[in-house]
Amino acid sequence: MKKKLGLTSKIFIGIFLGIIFGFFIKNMPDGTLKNVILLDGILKILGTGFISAIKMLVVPLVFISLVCGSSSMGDIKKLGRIGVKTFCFYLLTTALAITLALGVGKLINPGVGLDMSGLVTQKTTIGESKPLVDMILAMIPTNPIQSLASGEMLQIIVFALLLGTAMSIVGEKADPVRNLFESANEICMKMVSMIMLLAPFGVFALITNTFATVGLEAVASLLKYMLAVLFALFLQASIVYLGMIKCFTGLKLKPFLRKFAGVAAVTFSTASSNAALPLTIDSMEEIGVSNSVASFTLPLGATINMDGTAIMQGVACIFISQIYGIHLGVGSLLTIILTATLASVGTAGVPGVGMITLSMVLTSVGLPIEGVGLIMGVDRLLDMARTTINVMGDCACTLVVSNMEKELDIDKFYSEESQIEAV
Ligand code: DAS
Repeated sequence: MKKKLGLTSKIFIGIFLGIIFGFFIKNMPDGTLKNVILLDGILKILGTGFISAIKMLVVPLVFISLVCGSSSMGDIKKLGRIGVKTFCFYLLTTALAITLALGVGKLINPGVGLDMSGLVTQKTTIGESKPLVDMILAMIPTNPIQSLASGEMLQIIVFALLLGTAMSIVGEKADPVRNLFESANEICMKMVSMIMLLAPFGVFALITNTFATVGLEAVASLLKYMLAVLFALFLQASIVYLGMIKCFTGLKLKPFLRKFAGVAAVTFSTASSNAALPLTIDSMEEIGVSNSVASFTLPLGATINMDGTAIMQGVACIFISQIYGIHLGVGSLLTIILTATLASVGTAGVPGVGMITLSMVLTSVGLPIEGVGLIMGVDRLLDMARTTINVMGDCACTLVVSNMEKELDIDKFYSEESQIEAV
């Protein structure tokens, strides 16, 4: 019987066709067909429409699944244990990521021998990033309804955890509310599956638009910088994450990688951890992670754990310091590790935001913010790759923490069913 193409395969076909069609459009003469009908018409509706459709589910899904998860955790101590382990893993992998990035940057020296004097004076207006104290205070919602309406992820996480924990303490009297949230969670997950049917078309449009608009001349002059970031991202995935899964769980890597492939296709095409979150939660639960762990670690990771972004920021600091001829001593490198770790906590899971928090890292070691203008041209391509690593780090930590807490269904992890593509 002819095997039905799974969703992941269709998404990868969408990426492949998008790259080809993108280069085709790039070489089309400017005019109505290229700009109005394609880039600002059909492609925009398909691409932006797809991202909007999955983003529509992020807030309800994160809130409902986190309330379900924390209310069924059973005891507060367990929630605290999972929280501490999750935070430790997230901070550890981010610090490792930046250290790796600085090492690769020093090895490859992407800015040495490059003459970008014509660009160096380019003024760059970049958004301000919040001071750390404000970031911490901003986590406490003064109006939870407002937080839900405005999609303030950290505030939603704090409120959902408090609500779920209170339900867990109240016990049986909270059952009617708990049952309501549990059925709402099932409905949300079904909505995710329905919307993901559009993924191949949305991904095709997003990739086409990216490759039709990226400046190849920028790519050529920044090739060493791009290769340094991509190499560091590869090392983070292969050594840090897969090494961590192997060391802390002893599980085979193939089931995890096969399931993560579908998530990677969406993170790569949307360049948004938040947009991929519904599929990330669904996928990790399909390979046996319990809802109570996945619903806590993954929304938290999508909000504060950005190892790929930290890697870009580490390499960018080396690159910009070399272009401007500014020496970075050991003290500056340690400062970059600290500030890039904090910056990644403040990076929201949406496209391009890593460039905004990069300004905080550059400022911390006296590097000119104008340097951001040098790398802006290729950032969308790197954002696609680093977002994938951001989410892979969330999934790897989730797998390790759930296994430590005996919240991983090993039979489900190795079962063929869990590997079958989503319909
Ligand atoms: N695109 C962001 C994300 O969704 C990361 C970044 O901009 O660096 O993870």
